[in-house]
Amino acid sequence: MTHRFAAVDLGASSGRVVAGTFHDGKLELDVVHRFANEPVHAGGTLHWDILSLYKGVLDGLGKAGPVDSIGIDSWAVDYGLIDASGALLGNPVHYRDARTDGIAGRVRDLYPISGLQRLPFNTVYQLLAAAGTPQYRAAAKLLMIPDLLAYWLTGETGAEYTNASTTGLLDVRTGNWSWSLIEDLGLRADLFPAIRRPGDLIGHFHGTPVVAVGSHDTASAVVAVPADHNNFAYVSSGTWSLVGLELAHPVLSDASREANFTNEGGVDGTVRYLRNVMGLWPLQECMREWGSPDISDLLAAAAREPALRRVVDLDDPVFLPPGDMSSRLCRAAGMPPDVSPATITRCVLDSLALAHRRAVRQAGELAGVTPSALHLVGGGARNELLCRLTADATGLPVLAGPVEATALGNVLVQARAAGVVSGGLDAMRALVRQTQQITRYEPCGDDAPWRAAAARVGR
Ligand code: ADP
Ligand code: LRH
Repeated sequence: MTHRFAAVDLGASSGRVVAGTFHDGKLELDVVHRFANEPVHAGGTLHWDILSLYKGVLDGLGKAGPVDSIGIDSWAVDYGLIDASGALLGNPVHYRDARTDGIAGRVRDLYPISGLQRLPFNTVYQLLAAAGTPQYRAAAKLLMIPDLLAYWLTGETGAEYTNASTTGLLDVRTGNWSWSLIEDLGLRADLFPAIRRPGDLIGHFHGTPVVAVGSHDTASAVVAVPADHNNFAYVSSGTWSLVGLELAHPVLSDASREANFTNEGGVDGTVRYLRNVMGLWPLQECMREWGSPDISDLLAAAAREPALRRVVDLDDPVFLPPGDMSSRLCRAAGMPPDVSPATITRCVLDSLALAHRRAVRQAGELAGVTPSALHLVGGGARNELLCRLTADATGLPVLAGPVEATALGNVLVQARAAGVVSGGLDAMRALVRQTQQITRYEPCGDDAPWRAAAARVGR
C-alpha cells in the first residue's frame, strides 16, 4: 500500500512543496516545486509577498498530485490580520522591518510567562507596534503565516501550538494563550484563535485533509533530527541557525533569561531550548549584493582562505536588517571594504561556527546536559566547510543532514496522524536514519584557535 503526503515548507529564503511517499516501509522525498521568497519594500515597510507565496503553494500542490493529506509550516513570529468577512487586511509585515525598533526595551520582562528569548521581532512586539492602526482596529482574527495559508485552503481558523509558542503570548507552563498577559499588555484577546496541536485535522482542500503539523519550521526540523539517543544538540541551519537542545521541561532561570535562551513548544510536548544565531543570512545578503554567484565556487574559494583571520560577533543585532551587508561585515571585522567575496565568506563561516560553539556550550551549561553529538540539519548541511568548522569549534562530532529536515518532519507528523507511522519521536527519527543520507564530521581536537577567536569577539 502506498501513502503520499504533501509538505508545504516556506523558509525565509525559498518555499517548496515536498511529496513524501511511503511504500513497503520505505520513505522517499521528492521536492516537486521550489519557488523564491522575495520580500518587497512598499510604502516604507518591508512585506512578505504573501500572494506570490500562496501561488507557489497552489502550483506545488497541483504538481504533487493526489495525496493523503497536506501539512504547512513556515518561519515563525509573523502573521496576517483578517476582517470579519475573512479578507486579509494588508500584506503581512516582515520580521526584519524596522517597525519594532526600540519596542522590546520598553516592555517588562515576559520571560517568566512565555519563556521566550527577547528578539526585537517577537509577535508580541510587532503587535504592540501595530496596536492602534486602522488595520489592527478592523481585524477580527490574527493568523500566523501557516495558519493563514491553511485558512485560504480550508476556510478554518486556528493557531497551531508550536508556532503560537513564538509569539511571546503563550504561557510556557500551560501551552495556551496567556489571557492575563494579553490583557495586561492592552492587546485584543478576541484576535487570538483557539490553539490546535500537531496532528489535528484543520479542514479540507478540494476533499484532501489539511492536517496541523509542527507549523513552526524549526519544530518540524527538530522532529527530523536523526538522533538515536537523547543526548544530542542540534543546529537547524538555514537563514537562521537555531542552536540548542530538546528538553522535557522549560528552563526559566535568571541565567537562561540573561543568555537569551528560548523555550519554544515542540512536537509531542517537548521543549525546544535554543537560541537564534544569525545563521547564513549575512552570506545570503552578501550573495544578493554580489549578483548571486555560484555557491559551490564561493565556498571552495572560502575554504582556501586562512582560518580564523577575521571574526565578528554574529549575535550583534547590527546584522539583522537587509541591505549593505558586506560593508557592515567589513567594518565589524576591521577589513578594508574591497576584500574579496571569498575573504568575506570565510569571515562569515568562521564567525558562524564560533557562534555555534558558544550557543551549544551555553545550552548545555544552562540545562545541565553534556551533549555527545551535534546534529546539523537544513540547507546548511550542504555546506561542508560550515559543517567541518562547526565540528572543530564545538569539539563535537557533527552529523549533517537531512537537508530537507523541515519538510521531512512535516511529512512524518502527517503520516503519524494518518496511522502510517506509529510511535513517538524516536520511531520517526529511526525512519529518518534508515532513509536519509547523513554525513559525519569529526572535530580536529584543537580548541586553542577557537578559544582565542572567542576571546577576540569578547564572547
Ligand atoms: P530557509 O529555510 O531559512 O530558507 P534553507 O534550509 O533552505 O533555509 O537553507 C538555505 C541555505 O542553504 C542557503 O542560505 C545556503 O547557504 C545553503 N545552501 C543551499 N544550497 C547550497 C549548496 N549547494 N551548497 C552549500 N550551501 C547551500
Ligand atoms: C527559522 C525561524 C526561526 C525564527 C525565525 C523568525 O526559519 O522560524 O525559528 O526565530 O525564523
